[in-house]
Amino acid sequence: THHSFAQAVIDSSLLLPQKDLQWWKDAKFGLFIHFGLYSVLGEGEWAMFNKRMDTSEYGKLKDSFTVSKFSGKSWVDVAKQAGCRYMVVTSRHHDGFSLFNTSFGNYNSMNSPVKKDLIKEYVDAAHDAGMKAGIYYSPLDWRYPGFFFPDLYYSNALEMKKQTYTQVRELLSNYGKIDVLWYDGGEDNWLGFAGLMWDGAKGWYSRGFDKPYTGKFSWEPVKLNSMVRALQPKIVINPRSGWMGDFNTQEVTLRGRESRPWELCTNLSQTAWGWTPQAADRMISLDSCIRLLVSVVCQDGNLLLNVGPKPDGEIEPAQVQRLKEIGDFLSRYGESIYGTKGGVWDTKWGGTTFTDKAVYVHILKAPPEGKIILPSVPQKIAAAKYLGTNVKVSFSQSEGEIVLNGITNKENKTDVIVKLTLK
Ligand code: FUL
Repeated sequence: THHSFAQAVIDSSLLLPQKDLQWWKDAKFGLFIHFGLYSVLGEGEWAMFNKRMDTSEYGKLKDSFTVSKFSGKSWVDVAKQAGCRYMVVTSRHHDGFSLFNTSFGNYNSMNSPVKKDLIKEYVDAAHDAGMKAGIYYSPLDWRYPGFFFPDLYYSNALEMKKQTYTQVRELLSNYGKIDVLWYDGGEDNWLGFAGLMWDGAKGWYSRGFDKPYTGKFSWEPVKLNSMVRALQPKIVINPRSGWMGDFNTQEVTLRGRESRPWELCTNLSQTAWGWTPQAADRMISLDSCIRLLVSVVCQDGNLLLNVGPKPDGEIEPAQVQRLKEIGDFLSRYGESIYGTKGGVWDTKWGGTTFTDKAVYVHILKAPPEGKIILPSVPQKIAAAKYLGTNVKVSFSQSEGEIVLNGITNKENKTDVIVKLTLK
């Protein structure tokens, strides 16, 4: 059953979480890119499903997949300018169309007008730039009738699984070092996914909500990920293959601190993960971006921020601009973000990050009475100054606590940072 299977996975001694996760924890900020046939349609990456398009209808988009402005290097440049320290790019979403040269079928970018292995160009560019290269891969594929219904369509499910093993092997063998594998849709609970089901005979129909899957089909995620680790011993794996992976994912809604390493993925534009014509107009503000990053990092997480490039492969200029602005913040105040640990988090005013040498107090809102009380640290505080201006902050340190006084954030700046230098 669902439960005993999860248990077996955790007990397995064959496959352990990545020990060498420090670079990922230090990186804090990644760029997520959703790109595929759906980008051509401009209705989000779930268009095939949402519009109940069958493969032959949806697959026609392949003929318009010219991607005339694609450049892996420019995607990597945007990530660099944003201050991102890793990237994750969709190699194949649930629609089943691969952006790479695969031996499994011919539904891929090599057989479309662009005639390119987009993943190769992206990964090569990332390697050249010293950017950590991550790949998103969806084991789930809407082209297989019964994709949410593997027991009735068992042979389809096995075919879909064979595709997953073949393509994951290709992705981790043919492109050099891959730093992150970001699965999506391989969780057991997806198989019992709710609501709408597609059935070859009945078509689309509704089957009720969130029934846990208890059938016989399994991706065998321990087997799958043991292969992954054998191919790429250093790779960092997300939990959406049915195996817990190396970190937890939070999606769109920030749930906050967890007992395991974790990452929040969300969108720069409040539309869809894949491109829509509204994406440029519906971006979240620079303030929101910075506050989100800071609140994630103070709670010891990573932020994976998504953009969906236009059909021609170019990232919306307005989004590039916003990402650069985040990059400007990080080039000035990055010491308070990268390579730190999360400290306290208090929704009344903000939170802290710290290293061996300093505590960084991120003031997102003026604290009540201008006062911030923090738990003390073993070292003595040598100085307390605003990061950037170096203006001194009045503070006191006792055994139990550190008190900062006269904190106003009057101008309601996005993030006022006080650096407490430790002796
Ligand atoms: C979800 C997917 O269904 C969305 O399309 C998107 O890829 C997001 C990151 O994960 O589960």
